Amino acid sequence: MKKILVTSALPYANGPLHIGHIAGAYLPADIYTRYQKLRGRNAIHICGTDEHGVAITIRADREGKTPKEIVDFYHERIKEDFRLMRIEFDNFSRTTLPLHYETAKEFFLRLYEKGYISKKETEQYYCPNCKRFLPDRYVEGTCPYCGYEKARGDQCDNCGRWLEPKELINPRCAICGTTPELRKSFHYYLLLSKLAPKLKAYLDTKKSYWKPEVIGLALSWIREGLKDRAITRDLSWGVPVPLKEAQGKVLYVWFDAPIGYISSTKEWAIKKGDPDLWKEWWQDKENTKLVHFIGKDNIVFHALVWPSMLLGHGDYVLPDNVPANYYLNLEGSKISTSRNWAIWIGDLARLYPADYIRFALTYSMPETKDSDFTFADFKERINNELVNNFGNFVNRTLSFIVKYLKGRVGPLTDKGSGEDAHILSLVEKAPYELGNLIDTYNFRKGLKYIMELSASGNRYFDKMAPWISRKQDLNRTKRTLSVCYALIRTLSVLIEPYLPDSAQKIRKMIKSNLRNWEKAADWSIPTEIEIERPEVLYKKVEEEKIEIKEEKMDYITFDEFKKLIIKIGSIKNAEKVEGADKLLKLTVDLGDKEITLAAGIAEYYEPSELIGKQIPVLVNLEPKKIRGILSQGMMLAADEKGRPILLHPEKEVRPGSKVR
Ligand code: B3M
Ligand code: ZN
Repeated sequence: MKKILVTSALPYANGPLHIGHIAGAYLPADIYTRYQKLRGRNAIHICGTDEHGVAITIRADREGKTPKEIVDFYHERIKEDFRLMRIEFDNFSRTTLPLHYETAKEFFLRLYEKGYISKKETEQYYCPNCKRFLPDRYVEGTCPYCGYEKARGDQCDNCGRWLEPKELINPRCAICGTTPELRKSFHYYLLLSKLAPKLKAYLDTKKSYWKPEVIGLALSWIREGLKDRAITRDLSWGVPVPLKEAQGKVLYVWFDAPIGYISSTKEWAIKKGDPDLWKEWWQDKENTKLVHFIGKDNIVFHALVWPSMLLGHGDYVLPDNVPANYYLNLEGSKISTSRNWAIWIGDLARLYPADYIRFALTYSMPETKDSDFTFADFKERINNELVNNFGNFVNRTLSFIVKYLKGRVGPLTDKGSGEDAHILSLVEKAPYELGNLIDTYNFRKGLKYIMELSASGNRYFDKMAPWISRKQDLNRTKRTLSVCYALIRTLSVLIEPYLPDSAQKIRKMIKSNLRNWEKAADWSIPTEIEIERPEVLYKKVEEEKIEIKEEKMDYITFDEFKKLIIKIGSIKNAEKVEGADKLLKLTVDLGDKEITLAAGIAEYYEPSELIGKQIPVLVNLEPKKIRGILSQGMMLAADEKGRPILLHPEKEVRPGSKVR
């Protein structure tokens, strides 16, 4: 059996994860890998954060931070989002590691020496004000196709067309707005045209089993003729181009990022204490099956550019499959991080257990077309399928065994006939049927298959009516419950790739340590088993909806932020205001002076509890008379669903200390 090398798209380290990320690439990859491991196959899941690119440098510019600060923060945040979702990796790396720089440079040089990368003179926009060449996303202007005025030098977000910066009408620098000049420059191009014949031959071997959208798109681009692609940029943030003449240029993020799959595997090998182990995965073309899980927007790079790079390099295995998912929409609209139209994993995981979210996202997984996540569906599926079907079958069976059979079940050694044999036959074939669905990336169908099995268990329980038979025929009743127990034990294995926490809980409740896929087909219970009172696996979802605040993120520049003067003040006095029950009048010491503030916190704080407290104050807000009080600034507080929560420095500071 081949080794199975699973990767999922390296998330950009410039923002947290939302449900679209999880349903798109990471949950399918996790289900697939967990399943392979339960089958006893040698599988690893490799990932990490993608930490270069202009999306990160633009954000850093906007926030007055360094790109390193941005990626350091989001590398940790993204790891936490995955932990909350129980998405596991054998290694989760990051593309700013020196190991990755070495690997990416070696890859570039190999292609360069083999003549698959060539240097080309180009004309490039240069900003005389910023004194720098502008990478395509640093140029904005009017789209020549649709007239959209905020089109970027690489793509128009309005009509979706790929653009060259020179196509833009009225181009301007995206940082300072200056009209840029065209200047001579040069970049290095990946000669896709030269690699196209090899690529075509490789893709032809995938026609019969890749998802139609993926292979269709790839072959259509081949038919149109692949253009050579610039794979270097004039940026300081990125993997430096390993050529003396290329000072100041870095590898284009999409050239270095997929190489991150290899460097993350190298890191994994080092952590395992066998630094060369990675070669047995990436350089064993006969015995490694490489599978890349991605979202639809990454198809071009994973089905065309990356395989071309691998074909050019020559040492590495090529992807066996790239089972891209489509987009998950939210309540009928496309998820948009800029408009904050998203459900962030960090928020959702605080409201519901990971297994609820995994269950719902698998049910609405965009495997063959875009799909939609609505809270109504979420609630309906959790309550009708997870609670009323699966949870109910486990709970009613185990509760009955404890209540009427003194917690004892089994042995079960013969298949019998009729209803019993029907259920036990389902058990015998379930691991193989479900295995085929997961092996062919049909995760939604796989989960529905499990739910149908559980529904068969409920129907069997109802038909055999042990609550009646227990008064007439104890042996019949014991047998009924043994059959149900056997089915639950199998379900505890089959459900694990999807709902790992549930699987663990069920195994504990039924006193089973079965975690082998093939053995899950064996329904026999050789000796009697004693179980305790079961815990309730799932609670119904009662809430009406998940709060999704669509807020327009109006960015401010760093210069605008610098105008705000925020200082720590000590509250010297606090008193109620006649005729204004929401207001308190505060006297605040700012070190060099005292000011008065009108603060709308009277409903939540008594004056006495404020004296001596320190709070942040925006001191250069224009003074304003509020209900007769001259308010000389604004106290800053957190807003918890409309309730002001005061903020205090973690230790006493000098009054007037600046907040920056
Ligand atoms: N960082 C993720 C994206 O385009 C991108 C994937 C890289 S996988 C090598 O959303
Ligand atoms: Zn500029």
